[in-house]
Amino acid sequence: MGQTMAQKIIAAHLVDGEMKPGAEVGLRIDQTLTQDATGTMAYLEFEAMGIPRVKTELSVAYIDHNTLQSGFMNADDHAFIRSIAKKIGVRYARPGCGICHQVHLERFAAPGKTLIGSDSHTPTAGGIGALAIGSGGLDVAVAMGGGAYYIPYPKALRITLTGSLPAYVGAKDIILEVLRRLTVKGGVGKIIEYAGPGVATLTVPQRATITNMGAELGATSSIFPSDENTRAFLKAQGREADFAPLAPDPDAVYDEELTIDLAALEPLAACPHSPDAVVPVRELADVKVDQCCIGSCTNSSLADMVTVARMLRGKTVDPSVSLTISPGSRQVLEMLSENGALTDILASGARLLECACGPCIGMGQSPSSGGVSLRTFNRNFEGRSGTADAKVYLVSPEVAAASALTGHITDPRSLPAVEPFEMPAAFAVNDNNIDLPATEAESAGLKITRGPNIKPLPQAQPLPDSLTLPVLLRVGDNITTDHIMPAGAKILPYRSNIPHLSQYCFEGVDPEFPARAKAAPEGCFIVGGINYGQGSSREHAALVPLYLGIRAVIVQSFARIHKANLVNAGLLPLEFENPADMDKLNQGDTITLEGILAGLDSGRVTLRTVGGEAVTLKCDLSSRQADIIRAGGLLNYTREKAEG
Ligand code: MIC
Ligand code: SF4
Repeated sequence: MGQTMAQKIIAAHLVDGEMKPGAEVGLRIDQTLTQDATGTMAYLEFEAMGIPRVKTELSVAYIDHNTLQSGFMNADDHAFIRSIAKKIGVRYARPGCGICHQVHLERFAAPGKTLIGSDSHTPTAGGIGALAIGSGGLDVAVAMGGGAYYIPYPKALRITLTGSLPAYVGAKDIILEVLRRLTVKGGVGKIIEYAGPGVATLTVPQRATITNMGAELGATSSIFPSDENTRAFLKAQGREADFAPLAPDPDAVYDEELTIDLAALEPLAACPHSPDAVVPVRELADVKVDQCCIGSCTNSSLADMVTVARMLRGKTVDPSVSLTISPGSRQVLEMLSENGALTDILASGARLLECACGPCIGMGQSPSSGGVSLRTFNRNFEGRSGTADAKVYLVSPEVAAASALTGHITDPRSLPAVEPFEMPAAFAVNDNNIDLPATEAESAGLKITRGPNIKPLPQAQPLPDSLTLPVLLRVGDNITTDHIMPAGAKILPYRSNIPHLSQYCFEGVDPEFPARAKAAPEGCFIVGGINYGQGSSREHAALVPLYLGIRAVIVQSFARIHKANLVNAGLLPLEFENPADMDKLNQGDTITLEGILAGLDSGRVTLRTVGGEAVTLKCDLSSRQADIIRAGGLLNYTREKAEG
């Protein structure tokens, strides 16, 4: 039987497990990336494993999230990451270099390679034909140490693209259309492969916009073939040697299929507060706009920025709109400056921000109260912008620029056409802000810089066979990691300080929860609905509940990365066998879990409700994961294995 693209890469990197549905496969990882908001923790974890140098082909530490530096915390974390990266063999992309996914695509990602990153949008590199997967920081630490990275063997979904995009319809509209059809849980357990004649009409950065937002579908990863466009992109980056062709076998078998006619697409928008609440932009024409933000790892390529500049040329942004522009990398910014597009952007009255995540993660530029913000980003979860009642719409750069000019949501097709962007034959390559690590010989004498913001990691308690504890929080469906552990300018600087972070756990859902949990010294449970933990890869959404004494999270279903992070932290993830049983539990109930230790292997645990009724819970773990829980988390498990 022929293989899909992902199956080929998995087969070439398989170190454990069998490639069959329901199994867990362990992969050799060629490349890793971290960003600063998850990286500090990942490097602390690497250090705790006691391995002196990374064993990957390439590992890069980017500084792109915490660049506000209001107070010493961010700068201390940067200094820690820089010093440890140098010592252990990791490249360090300094602040200002750009957003990790954009820079990695430009400078390092390569077809056929495996990449894991401590950020959920790592599949951006699928646009160049890499098998790129987002994970928790501890998984990245283990992979840096040469350990395998495990995923449930994914299903294959093929999306066939036909035709070509009309003017003013972009790659963002393709992925918004996929989200409209499949919803935020439509990709769970799947790798999405793009195929068909429409693929050749898309450049690598356009493909990367699409694979980036596969994260919003809950997909394990998304991948495009590696073809002549891929070769041209790599050549223009001075990296033609990294090219390798990648295509599925003609008789590859897919579990699911979908076809999208690019020519039939129109500009789309994801409405507040979910990336799958997608409607045509023309239906939103009356909506007044307060802010437009162009950038993020989804839409900050040179092509995106130049198209925007052409739309803004000679015009003025509507006085009621604040338009911000964050180029994805210094390469993009330098080229905008060289070709004059930057002048068009600035002359329009736009506000130029740093090449970083910025507003996407609430690091500044929070909208006004109840304000409408159009963003070319990938997530519009409630409150993520930093303004609890802001209304965030996700759109293409073309829609954002058109709306910034008119002051209300605007279908760009109502504006004059601009000259289409041509990919350059050569990008402005200059890696002088990506520091190389020390050699092995040099590294021995190097000291690691550690500021006062860096606090010890919480440790899991051994699990007893039964637990009688209160349900201190009961939440509904699609709870995001932004709900569990919010980000934003106020909280993000404390990513290496779990005790401080803990006071903000579930802040937007139930601000009293941390105090209740702290007042229950024996511990407690959280109960939730479908797709619990969707969104970010932040392991803080597991480490903080661990610190607060949560012993098990009992839900209808989990998002993949969050479930893995719970296991890695040593926290028990349980799912209702019959989802309707969730209605038998109320917040405040004291319930009992029975037969936990046997359940780790049998896959079933019994829950007794307050009234004594038995409810069956699934404990869906591989034998490796069961061992991790028994060991009290992945760190202990890895140490125990190393000690033999
Ligand atoms: C995000 O977009 O939510 C983030 C911030 O990039 C996260 C990582 C984090 O929480 O640090 C992600 O997507 O994984
Ligand atoms: Fe940064 Fe936003 Fe991309 Fe996350 S989604 S990596 S915060 S730009």
